[in-house]
Amino acid sequence: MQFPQFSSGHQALARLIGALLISSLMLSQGLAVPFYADALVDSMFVTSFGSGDVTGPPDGGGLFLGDTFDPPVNPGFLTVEFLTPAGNGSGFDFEVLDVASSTNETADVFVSSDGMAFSFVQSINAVANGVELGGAFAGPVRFLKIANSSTLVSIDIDAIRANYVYVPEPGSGITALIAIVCAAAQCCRRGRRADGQR
Ligand SMILES: [Ca+2]
Ligand SMILES: [Ca+2]
Ligand SMILES: [Ca+2]
Repeated sequence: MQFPQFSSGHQALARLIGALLISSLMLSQGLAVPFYADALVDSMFVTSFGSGDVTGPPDGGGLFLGDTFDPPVNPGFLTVEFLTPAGNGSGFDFEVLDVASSTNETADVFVSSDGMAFSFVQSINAVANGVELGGAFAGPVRFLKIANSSTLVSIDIDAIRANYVYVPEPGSGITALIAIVCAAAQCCRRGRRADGQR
């Protein structure tokens, strides 16, 4: 039995297509790479504790969402930015990390791609602190806003973690794959013509 002979160019192309297919499959399943908010871009009626820092990994310090110790005179809010857009994956997509957590520290979570138009995602508390994007917001999340929804106690925010890097919707991935395969087929045809094959 005779196997078709492939030139080294074709082999390199096959390896490239293989790598792209594997990357595409990984992306379609969501890229689970936990990362933390990069910048605090807005806030009102918040009070610093410890480091006063709500960006980066938890350090035991941050901002509580009230202008006074409990109960807050004015419930506050803060907005953080993720330089890497976050998205939806399997299970919770964000976690709001609090210090000295109790279920009566409640907050509403909103997300945005541009920092101007925010969509409400869900209410959380300091213990049930996972945020699920599925069904609520499909775009890339660059901004996340947390607003105190309690008039009695203020949630003490230490850090905000994103669990998944945003992946464009499956349709665009498949479109990209089809484009890659078409380009590869065209390249092979050109290669055969150059070799004098039909
Ligand atoms: Ca999810
Ligand atoms: Ca707390
Ligand atoms: Ca912190």
